[in-house]
Amino acid sequence: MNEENKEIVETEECREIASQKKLNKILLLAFIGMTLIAAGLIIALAAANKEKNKTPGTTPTVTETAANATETPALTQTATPSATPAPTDSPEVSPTEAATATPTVTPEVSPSPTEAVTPTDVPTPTAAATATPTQAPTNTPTPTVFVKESGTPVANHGQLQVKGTQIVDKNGKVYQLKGVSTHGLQWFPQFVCLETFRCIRDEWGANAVRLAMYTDENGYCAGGDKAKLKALVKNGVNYATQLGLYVIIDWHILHDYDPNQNKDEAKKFFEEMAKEFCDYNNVFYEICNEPNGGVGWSSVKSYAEEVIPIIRRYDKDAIIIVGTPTWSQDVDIAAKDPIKGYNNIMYALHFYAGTHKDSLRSKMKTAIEAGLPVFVSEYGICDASGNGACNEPEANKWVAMMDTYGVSYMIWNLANKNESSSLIRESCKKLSGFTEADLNQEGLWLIKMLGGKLPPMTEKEKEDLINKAGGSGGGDVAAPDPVIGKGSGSGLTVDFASVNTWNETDYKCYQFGVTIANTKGSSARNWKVVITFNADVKTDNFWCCDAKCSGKTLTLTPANFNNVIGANQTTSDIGLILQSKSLLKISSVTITCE
Ligand code: IDC
Repeated sequence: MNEENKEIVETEECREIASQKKLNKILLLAFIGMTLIAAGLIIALAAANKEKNKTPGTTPTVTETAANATETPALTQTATPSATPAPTDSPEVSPTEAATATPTVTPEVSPSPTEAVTPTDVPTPTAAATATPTQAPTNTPTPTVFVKESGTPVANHGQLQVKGTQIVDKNGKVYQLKGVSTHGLQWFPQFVCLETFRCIRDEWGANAVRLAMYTDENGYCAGGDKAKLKALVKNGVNYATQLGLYVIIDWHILHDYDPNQNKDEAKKFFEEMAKEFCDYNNVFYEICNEPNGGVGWSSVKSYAEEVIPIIRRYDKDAIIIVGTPTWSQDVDIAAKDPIKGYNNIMYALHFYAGTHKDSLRSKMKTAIEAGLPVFVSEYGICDASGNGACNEPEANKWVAMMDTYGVSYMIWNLANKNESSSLIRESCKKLSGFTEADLNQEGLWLIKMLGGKLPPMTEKEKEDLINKAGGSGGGDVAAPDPVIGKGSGSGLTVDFASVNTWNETDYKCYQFGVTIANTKGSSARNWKVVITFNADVKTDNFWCCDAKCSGKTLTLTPANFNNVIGANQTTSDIGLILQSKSLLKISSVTITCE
């Protein structure tokens, strides 16, 4: 290579080096620029977030840290009291997606605590403890193994309202509540806690809870501890709110038949509730669980027309659910004469799939097609006694129909009582983290239906389950044979026959239907049926009568609405469930009246 050529090559090399340097400089500048933009974005986001969570003049009272399972990072949940629920602006999840999605992986984004609605006056743990002495500390971190929806239900769907016959969310999209009702708060207060509610949201896939406050049976209007019951309701609402769940305050009339019986108490109660929760965007008021005992729609309607304006005085937009006669089955009757002058009113229909089938479904269809907004605020998949065999095929027919019409539904019941409608087995004493081994048939059906996902069973639980095969139903032992008894006296006849029998772990259950016919030409008053058995019996549940057991003797007397049986009339709504350690035989049946 001559000198000249060498020079040319060197110059080219210099140029190359120079352009390489230039490129490096540009890349460096670009990198610095991008870093600055990213930093700016982070600062802006943080500022926006801070702005969103700002609640003037308040300090957080409850700080909760839930250590998530390995798949998800730890979640820190801070509830900030505020007068107004925080605005919700999370990504939309349509009801259909929510209903059909069966996620197998945990979404990367856990429900964002900052998006959860911030309650007013969050009860301090002490208040919760006084209200429910048996309950475990509510701030215990609970591992979450599965999160169904990214963002909480309330964060995603906001204030709901009634449009036509359906509920629509803040974006005007049809939305269904699919949730769980507590059992009577006076009997099972322990399940009103953050831990359980979080589990039913994240593991079971529910978006709502219903707080069943009985008025009778040692409940709010029958000797129950009013302050404690009210505290349970308020705590329940606040726990649901912290978790972004919808919540129904249920004035649970049942054996007190007619809501007008305790109308004044109801008005006072709902006034207090509406005052306290008027700014929440997730609260529903259910003003009378199940009118029954012959009370007609006009009485229920007039009760509703006194209670609704009291709620509306404070809470202008919450959805109010009105019970209908015949244990909230007569929606077709209400549809002919709905309550006028208010928005956001819905009507309750309750079913138990073991008992209520096509004919009640067709009432629902009639009512909805006539324009009535129907809400299934209680249902079970067993029979109407809350016990007996589960009927999954019928339950599935109900679900299909409710989904078709966009009807919301809340299952009975969140408790571990020894009955088929309790979702949790009696032997299970947990408050969360329920596995397959902990749930009854209805519970397992629910999780499948909602697309939830339970934590895996331990080896021990698996073994126990295999040993128990058949579960609380009593394993391979055949159900007891049916028993039938007949009696007559004072111009009356009584048919007393088992309609269902099954085994529990330590005893047998017999469900009876009772028909009394007055065969004389004048009315019969204060009838009394006495049945004696071969062995001791105990009542488990009864309806449309009063039932008392003493040793081998069962005595049935009327409820206040059927103590008179007209001339040549028959009454057949009466029923009961008896427990006995032995296989029962009937020794005698007598009936008398005044
Ligand atoms: C039942 C409970 C049962 C309890 C009884 C008390 O399951 O444990 O002893 O109430 O009265 C309803 C009622 C609901 C009933 C349920 C099952 O709203 O309170 O719960 N049921 O009988 N309507 C139809 C069925």
